[in-house]
Amino acid sequence: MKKLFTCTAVLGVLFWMSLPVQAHFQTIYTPESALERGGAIELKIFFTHPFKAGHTMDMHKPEEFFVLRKGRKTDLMDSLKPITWTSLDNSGKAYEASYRLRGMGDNVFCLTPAPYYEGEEDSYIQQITKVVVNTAGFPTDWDSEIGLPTEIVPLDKPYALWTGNVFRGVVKSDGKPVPHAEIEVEYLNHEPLMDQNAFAQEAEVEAPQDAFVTQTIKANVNGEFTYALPEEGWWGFCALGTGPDTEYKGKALSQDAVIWVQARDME
Ligand SMILES: [Cu+2]
Repeated sequence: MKKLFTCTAVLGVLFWMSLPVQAHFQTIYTPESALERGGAIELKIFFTHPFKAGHTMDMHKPEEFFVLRKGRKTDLMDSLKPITWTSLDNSGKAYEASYRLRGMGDNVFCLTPAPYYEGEEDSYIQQITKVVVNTAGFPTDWDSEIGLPTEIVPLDKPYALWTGNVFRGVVKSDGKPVPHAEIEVEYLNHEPLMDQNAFAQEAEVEAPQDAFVTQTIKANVNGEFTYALPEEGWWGFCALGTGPDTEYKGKALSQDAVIWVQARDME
């Protein structure tokens, strides 16, 4: 009896401990953010736990998906196609899109997903997400403030980072910096397999302890943060609950701002 109780208690603690160690990340993935020239690219859009390639949550039809190029917005909602994304644990509803990059410059892809209902917390999460793809090294829009309800405005080109460089950003809500914003940082640790709509089984790196799976950092009083990228690949930054909307369908809403950046090794 006592043994059973202990076992249950241990399981309970393990379950409780397992909750905060991985963070949700809305992801817009494409293999290469710095291209030599234009042409068609493929984007995979899924809502997951990137470090562990863990539980992938069902996405519903996004509220908005567009690209900003040379200051002009192009609506891409019609290009979204439903897919199923497979994590190491499960499969979830996701989307893909293909887009033809034209000329030289920056393309800032922006997604406002539908709020996701998190049953465990009886609340909603909406992660407004950006990723920048550049062609030919010609800078145009990477540092633009898009005017999203909440966003991370980059201070460094998100596609021109060596491994070891710092990435800096400003967390904004309704155009104003968010002092001391809390930001989760996670590494896309399992390669997304474009033709299989699934994560690769093998991880790139191992975390010594849970605080390394999702790193939590803080912005300064001006809403600015700095992070040195220790490994080649894609890194997600998520400012938590920084958006102006705090309620959806009568329940609490966390409106978060996400940006993905790509680091490259010097070779
Ligand atoms: Cu989650």
